[in-house]
Amino acid sequence: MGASDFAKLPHIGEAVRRKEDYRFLTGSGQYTDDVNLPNQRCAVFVRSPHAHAMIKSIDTSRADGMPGVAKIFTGKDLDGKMGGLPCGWLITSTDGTPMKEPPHPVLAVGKVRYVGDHVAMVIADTLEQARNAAEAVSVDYDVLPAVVDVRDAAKGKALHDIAPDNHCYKWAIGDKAKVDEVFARAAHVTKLDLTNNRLVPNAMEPRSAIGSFNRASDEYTLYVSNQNPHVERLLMTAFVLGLPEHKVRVIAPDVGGGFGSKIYLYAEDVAVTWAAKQLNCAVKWTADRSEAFLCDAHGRDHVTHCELALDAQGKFLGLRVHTDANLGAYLSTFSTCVPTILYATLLAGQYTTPQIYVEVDAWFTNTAPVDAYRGAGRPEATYLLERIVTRAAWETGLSQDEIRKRNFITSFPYQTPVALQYDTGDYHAAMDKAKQLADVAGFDARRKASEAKGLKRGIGYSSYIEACGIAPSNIAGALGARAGLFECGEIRVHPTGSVTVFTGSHSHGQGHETTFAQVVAARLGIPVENVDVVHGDTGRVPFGMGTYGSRSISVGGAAIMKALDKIEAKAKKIAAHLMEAGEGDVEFSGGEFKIKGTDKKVTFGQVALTAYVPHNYPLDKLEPGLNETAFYDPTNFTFPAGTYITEVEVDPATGVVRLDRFTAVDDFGTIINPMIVEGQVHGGLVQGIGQALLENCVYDKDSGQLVTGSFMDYAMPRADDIPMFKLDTVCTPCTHNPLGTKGCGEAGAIGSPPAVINAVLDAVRDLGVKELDMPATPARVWAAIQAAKH
Ligand code: MCN
Repeated sequence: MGASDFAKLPHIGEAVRRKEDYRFLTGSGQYTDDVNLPNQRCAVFVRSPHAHAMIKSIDTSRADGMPGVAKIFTGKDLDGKMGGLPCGWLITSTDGTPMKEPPHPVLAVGKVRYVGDHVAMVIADTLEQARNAAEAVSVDYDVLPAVVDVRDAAKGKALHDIAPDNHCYKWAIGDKAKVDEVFARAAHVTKLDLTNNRLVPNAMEPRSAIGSFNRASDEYTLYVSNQNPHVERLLMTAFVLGLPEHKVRVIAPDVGGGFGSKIYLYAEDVAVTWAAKQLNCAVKWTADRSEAFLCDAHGRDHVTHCELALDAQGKFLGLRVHTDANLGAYLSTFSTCVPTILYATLLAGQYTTPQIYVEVDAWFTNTAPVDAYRGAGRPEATYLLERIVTRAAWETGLSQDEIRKRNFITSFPYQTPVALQYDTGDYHAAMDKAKQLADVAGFDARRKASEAKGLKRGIGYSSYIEACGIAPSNIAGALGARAGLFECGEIRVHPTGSVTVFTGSHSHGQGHETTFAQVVAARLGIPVENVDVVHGDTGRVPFGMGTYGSRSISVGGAAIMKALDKIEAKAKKIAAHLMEAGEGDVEFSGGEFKIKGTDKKVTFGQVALTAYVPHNYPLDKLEPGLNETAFYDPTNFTFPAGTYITEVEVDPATGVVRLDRFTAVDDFGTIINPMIVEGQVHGGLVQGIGQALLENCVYDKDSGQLVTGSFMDYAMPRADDIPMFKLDTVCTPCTHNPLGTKGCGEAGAIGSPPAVINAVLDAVRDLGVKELDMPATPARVWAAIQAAKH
């Protein structure tokens, strides 16, 4: 079935209420910490209080004898018994020197490298006993100098022997000579230095893991709050524990948000699984909020210099970028691909810039590992590009919308100079719709009204593009990644015609149980209630690559569509047999198989029953059952895009920024469920606004302590920070997946930060303020205004 026929099916584009919400709203969801196994003990981790130190000795003698303590493991106990944590998606350096991949032991051996690093695991009968004993573990450290700022990394003391200058890799894309050549003949060059602030993901449910081991079957089970259980299992068995994969079952039950931070194989997950066998008991660990701040992989943390060359008409000629990316103390599972193929390849944005050169230096510092956080690389690219485009508009006297429109790509497919080929889009349509919805025509009047109150009003634009549906194996491989990321779906039709879908995607808030059911119900012509979706269990789902990169509907959904093609093909054979017709004469629509040109028909339910009750069934030609599995590897990314327009009021006396208006027009191709998509956009926008105005993860420069280690110091956006959003969409269906969908899960977080900061800068630029880094807190805005005065 083609994407255009699919879009016309019933249930597609319908705001079906979320099937999963009854269980969440009535408190009957089951998160990992809700699971309690027989014979279960609790684990607490002793963590490094220092950012960088040698471990001289660990004395567990006092803790060992404390009530309830079963065992205390240190790095030495694990050393040699398992491998280190892997960096799954390796990127190779492009300057000829090998990328440094230092060992990442599950528990530190000899040295700690960030505050919160894992020093020992204490296992006791109760959580309180484990906590008390953990406090009694005495560690003698020899403290070393710490480096936390990526700009200082090269001068800092080496974290790892294999990286004496803390440099991990250099990576570049584009033709440097050609870019230099266009800069030499440019009519205007705009330059910008910016920092993309480090963020803490802060999912509502902190991470949690319970390992258990069944001696009778020689099998492990790990319950874990995770976004991709099959990959977790693969990495843990193949790289760390050296176990046959089928001997480990990973179950990620209800997960209360991940935002990228639960894609990785974390030390705690491995430690509790391994310890379960050693102690012959289940071992449970749940992070408290402070541990989440310290030890969940953080996001962003780039420092960038960029330059945009323009001709006399404001057409972009070239973009030159250098970024220093902070990777933290160790390589987290996917960290190396974030500042490279998920970042640099997006720097064409929506524009026809013919030459782009991007160079990335990635560094180790004494901070928590940095990895993907909602958007992963693409927010960093969009922030840079949309900031420099707006600055170029102001420098050349063009309006923010005009400079964008002059440079929009209008013809598709479009090959960018940074490896991607956009299949479809209509950037002018999104811009025009956004301008109308935002009432840009009324901005001058609103600005005057603000001025009358002594406030400065500014308007900010951002026209973002992202690459979702991660990742086509052929493109990922060509860009140096180790693996591509297909998806798997199984459709099990039951004899009564109801259906269970087994998907390798994982829903941790995105509503897959509803939208995937809509897809199946639409194709088979059955009620949405008759379709259940199973995910998050390696024991039930054949295989999966999980959820991140807004890939689930476009890759996981496409795998389901492929399995449905097989179901339909087999069901037609059964229908032909039932109606004593030739298979080629059977057509299927609206849940009915009909013989072309006649009124003969059988329902999907009749066919399903026949598959399992095969009277007079031609068993020599047809197997009983109606159950199909498919794997789908996309041929390209999907390219959601849109234009966001914001308005802010700034109080020049205090620096307080009030976000007054936010308009977002997105292109997600065919939309399965507009209510769920709107919710996804809302969530993303709030996270992007949080980054722009409030959130900032700060380490003390000297001690390497996390200064913003609680919600008292790390400001999350709240309802009163956010205006009512005005949302709309344009639709250019994706041309290469069978649903025509493009991902929507990260768009809001990608497009919104530059829209907000451009508006803040627009508000205060006549006061002489030229530059402002995120978050635009009152203190920063006020200081920038004062600095501009002098
Ligand atoms: N959808 C749709 N029509 C489209 C596109 C999507 O109806 N054209 C629906 C999908 O069927 C799905 C939802 O919208 O129910 C999101 O789909 P998609 O864009 O494919 O994204 P994923 O499901 O792969 O989710 C991943 C994405 C990412 S990368 C992060 S980070 C993120 C996000 O989703 N983390 C989230 N949204 C989140 N929402 C919640 N509540 N919690 C998180 O941790």
